[in-house]
Amino acid sequence: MNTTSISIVSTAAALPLVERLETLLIDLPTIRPHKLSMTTMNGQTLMLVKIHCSDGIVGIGEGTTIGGLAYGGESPESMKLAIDTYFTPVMVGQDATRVQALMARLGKMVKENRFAKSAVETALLDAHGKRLGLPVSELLGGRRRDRLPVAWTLASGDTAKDIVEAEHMLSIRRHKVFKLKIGARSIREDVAHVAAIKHALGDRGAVRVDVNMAWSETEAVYGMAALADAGCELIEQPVASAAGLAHLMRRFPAALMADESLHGPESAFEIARVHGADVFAIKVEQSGGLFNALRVAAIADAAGIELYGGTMLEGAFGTVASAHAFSTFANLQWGTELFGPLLLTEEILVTPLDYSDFELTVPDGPGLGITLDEDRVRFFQRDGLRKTVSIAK
Ligand code: MUC
Ligand code: MG
Repeated sequence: MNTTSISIVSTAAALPLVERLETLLIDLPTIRPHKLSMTTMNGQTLMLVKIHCSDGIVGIGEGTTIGGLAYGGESPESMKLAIDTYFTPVMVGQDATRVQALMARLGKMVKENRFAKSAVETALLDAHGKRLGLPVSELLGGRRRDRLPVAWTLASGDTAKDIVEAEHMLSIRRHKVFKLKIGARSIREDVAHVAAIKHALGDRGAVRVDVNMAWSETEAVYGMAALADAGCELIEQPVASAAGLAHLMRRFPAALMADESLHGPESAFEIARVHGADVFAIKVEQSGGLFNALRVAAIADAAGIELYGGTMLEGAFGTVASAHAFSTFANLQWGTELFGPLLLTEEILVTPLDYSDFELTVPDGPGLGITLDEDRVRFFQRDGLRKTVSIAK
């Protein structure tokens, strides 16, 4: 089994300590190819970390990214390696109940690695919530909502197929907000694609786009004007830099959203300082964890920037961790896109998440409030009973 563990003997019986970290990679197919400007996903790899504590409680967290190293500097494999090799000696033997203190200790000894840190912070919070009998949302200050609106991404790469998919989502009342992935084709083709989908859906479905940094500033000026004309209400990260975003602000009747430029509180502050976004797509992993996501939200609120709950196309654990964090936000003007588990063909929870009436229910049990189906995980685990090839091409 491809797991790593370091055991300790606990002398302070009363104090729950971190005893052992276990990491695993799970390869799951997607329901269809998911085409982004930088990669096409045919599957997703989830990195799960289990933190075993000396009081017998086990917390689970997830680190996931998009297309291996196509999206950012961390991959599921690099997260596993970082946790096994570097995080484990820093964390084992430490007080498992002081989550923020332990994350600060880790931050001093391990630079960067935001996604891997997010996974272990999630696992610590899951464990502590189970210990106290409280949902993670309550450990973060208390939820303000139990249900979150969830957008769906149309990314088959084919306009007609995307319209059929959107109609299906509307008919089963699962999604009525659609994000279109563009940037891989010419701007003219992309605009025609967006206009055709918006025309087909009319007022029944909102249309937004994510360019994933594919455009230059001059391309963005043309593209944003045409997209706004086509009825697109929100344009996500058309160009790469915060300065570039700032140049595009308030020039077109569509909101501008930052995603890749947001790397936690410092970058949030910088984008706010240069007036680089109307909306932040807050992602828990990109922020470096749940507490940092809350800090990003506070900066946005203070700067008058609106909020959207983003995803790294995580499986159930990353998705639910994000849901707990987003449920506490004072503002969530643009809803969320927490649909990651629905893009996967396989269920890994004992009880599936509740997606209904265009929303996701935030679980209310202790910790994350979800239970891993260990048999299914054994089946899909890399080097487990079944082999799958690695994801994006
Ligand atoms: C991104 O860039 O926002 C979110 C939804 C989706 O389809 O891709 C992601 C990543
Ligand atoms: Mg994005």
